[in-house]
Amino acid sequence: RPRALSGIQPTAGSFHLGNYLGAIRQYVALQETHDAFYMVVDLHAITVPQDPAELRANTRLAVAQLLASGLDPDRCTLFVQSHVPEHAQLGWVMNCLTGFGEASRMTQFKDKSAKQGADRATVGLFTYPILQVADILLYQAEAVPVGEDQRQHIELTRDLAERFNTRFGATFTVPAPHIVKEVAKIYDLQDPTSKMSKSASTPKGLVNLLDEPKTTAKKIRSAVTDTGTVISFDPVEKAGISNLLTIYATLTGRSIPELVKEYEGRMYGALKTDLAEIVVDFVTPFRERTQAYLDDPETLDSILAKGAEKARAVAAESLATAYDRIGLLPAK
Ligand code: AQP
Repeated sequence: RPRALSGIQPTAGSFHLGNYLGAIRQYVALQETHDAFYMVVDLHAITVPQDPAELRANTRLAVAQLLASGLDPDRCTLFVQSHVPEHAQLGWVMNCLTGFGEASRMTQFKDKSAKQGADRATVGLFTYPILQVADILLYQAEAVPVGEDQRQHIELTRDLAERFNTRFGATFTVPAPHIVKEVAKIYDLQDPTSKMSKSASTPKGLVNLLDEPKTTAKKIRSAVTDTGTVISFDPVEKAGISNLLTIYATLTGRSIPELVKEYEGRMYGALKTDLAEIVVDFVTPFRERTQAYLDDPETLDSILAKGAEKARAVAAESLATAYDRIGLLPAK
């Protein structure tokens, strides 16, 4: 089976609908076809300030949500990034292969550091895409399921894998992003030209999976749409309605043309009311499943211990090869 690898940050507590539709659904699908490794990337989380107790709790919460989404520890390897020290170790090697100018071109850093104020941004935030390179290469992953916002980082990973292989001999698999076009970018409900994000300017645009279902329903019903009346899929002229149609189609497994036909002659309000119900029907059991995993910390810990053991076996081998190829003297 080909390998797949992806990671998700534990920073916000609840995952949002963008994370779920853009990335996590693909994690679940790929566990059927790939030897899949998924991790909660706590080392990436500390690129911005974190409260220690909150970070620990949010890491558990992230694992519980991944399990509630359908990740099955018997079909994939689920672990926490800091449990596998090889990530930081290969991360350093990759830092030493990356040009400063090359790292400076990462648009996510530009966006995130601009939001924080350039002086407050850490060097860790600047080099986080390079740690991500190590995350992927350690597992010799072929497929990396992510949303569109991560495409540039996967390009960097490909460049560095090729650079390492050219300089030191074939060592790393060159990965490809696994981006499902239709859901690669879910948009903010209040500003449907920006991606839905945990750092949204207003919480009204962000659907957190663990919000009270009532709050979620209200957010969907008050989603910003255009002044027209015809329900059709047109991401440029009708960004808001198109985003709602995408969410509707993905959660129900129906096609957008079929939905457009069904809503012919009906008002935007009807679509929003129906979608609010669909999202509530999805998040209600999701919240319950997440809580059930949180209520059983022993099971959760044992899943993570097994995951880390399996991940380390693969990661240690890649790191040892890389250290050897670059000429580090082995410890006797
Ligand atoms: N709006 C989105 N549409 C589709 N996919 C998305 N992803 C995030 N937002 C969307 C994908 O979710 C995965 C995990 O993302 P992350 O852990 O890197 O979280 P993030 O990118 O920090 O999440 P946010 O909400 O986007 O946070 P900020 O505020 O940092 O901008 C990734 O595969 C990502 O592509």
